Amino acid sequence: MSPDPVPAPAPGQDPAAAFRDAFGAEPEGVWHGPGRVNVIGEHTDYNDGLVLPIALPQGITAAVSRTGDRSVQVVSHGRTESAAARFGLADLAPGSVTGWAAYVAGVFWALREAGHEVGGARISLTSDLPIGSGLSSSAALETAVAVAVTELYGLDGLRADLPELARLAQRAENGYVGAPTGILDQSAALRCVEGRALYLDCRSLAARNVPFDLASAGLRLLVIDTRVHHSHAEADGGYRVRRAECERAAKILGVPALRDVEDLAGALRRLPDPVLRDRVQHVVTEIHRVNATVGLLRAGAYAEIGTLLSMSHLSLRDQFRISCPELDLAVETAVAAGARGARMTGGGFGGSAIALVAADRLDKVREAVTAAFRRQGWTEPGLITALPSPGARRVDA
Ligand code: GAF
Repeated sequence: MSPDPVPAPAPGQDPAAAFRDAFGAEPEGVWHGPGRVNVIGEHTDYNDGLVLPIALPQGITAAVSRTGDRSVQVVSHGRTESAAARFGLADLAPGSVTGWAAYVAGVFWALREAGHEVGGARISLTSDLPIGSGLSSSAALETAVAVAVTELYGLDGLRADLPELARLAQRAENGYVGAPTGILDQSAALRCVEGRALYLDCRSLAARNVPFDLASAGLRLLVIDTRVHHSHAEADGGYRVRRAECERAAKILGVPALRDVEDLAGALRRLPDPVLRDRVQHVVTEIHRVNATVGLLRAGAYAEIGTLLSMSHLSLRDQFRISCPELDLAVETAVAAGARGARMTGGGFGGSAIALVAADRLDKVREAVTAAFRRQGWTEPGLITALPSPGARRVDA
């Protein structure tokens, strides 16, 4: 969610070799936390709604060893620079570690707050997740560290309880880092499986794996990183404001969360503030779009989800108002060049868009989007195709 937990990506770096460089010894193990793309269901998670993410092959890798004491040393290896941080477990409190290392410290803090005792660690981080791209490098980092530490310290019950581990990683982000985010990113990073999307109820945390074999339908999911960065942790940031608006609307409507709005027209009539009406309209219709998308995927009607993706974008742009010119241009250009549908993905105000594209039009869409950004004098967008991949796991065993 946040822009940039690790300084710079270093594709191809060997995690164990990076650990040896940093600490002069072999790591006890290597774990990987993936980035994610949310296919649809945006800003619904903290409204107790539904989401549909996939995990990416790209992510953050943590090579880790236990220390004999209560200290944590973290080195993050970038392409051109490395960064290091050190903290003690005894005096961990929100704010005691800042910057990218706060996501690591937050996991140790959340473990302790939940009553799980762990000791210190040496952690070496490498990443191939495009930086600041809205593909949730923060959850990738939190979950890589969480699965590593729970395994190394024998917290087998917690390691196996992925909904609880996701809650714990979310608590690290909410309570330690100070970003008021929902459960989407951590759930995606922990609970996704290869070839499938995760249909998650953010209230009960019940989840189903839904077929997401786009290739079987001759389709690809293109991720367009606009290179516009945004932090959701800012005190007056748009993310925090949107969340507060949704909570205010739910209160006025007398429902626990916007997910509970059953009669949208009636709810809109009862809200005096046009801004709140727009927010409610987005959340309620977006939850319907998630269900409709799942229905189409289960029926194998992959190409048909394109319309829902594009409708989601319009709702995020016009009702939720979290798009930006770069995201809008990416979406409009992709569709004009033949994409079946496109939308911004993630928290908004920058980050990435996704486009559903027939395999034989992929190059055309890529070229069109790159040319459109160039014409505006903007930094060229980053382009990858998203492959539904497994959640956080040990990768050296
Ligand atoms: C960010 C947050 F971290 C998620 O919890 C979610 O709210 C998302 O924005 C919007 O759907 O990624």
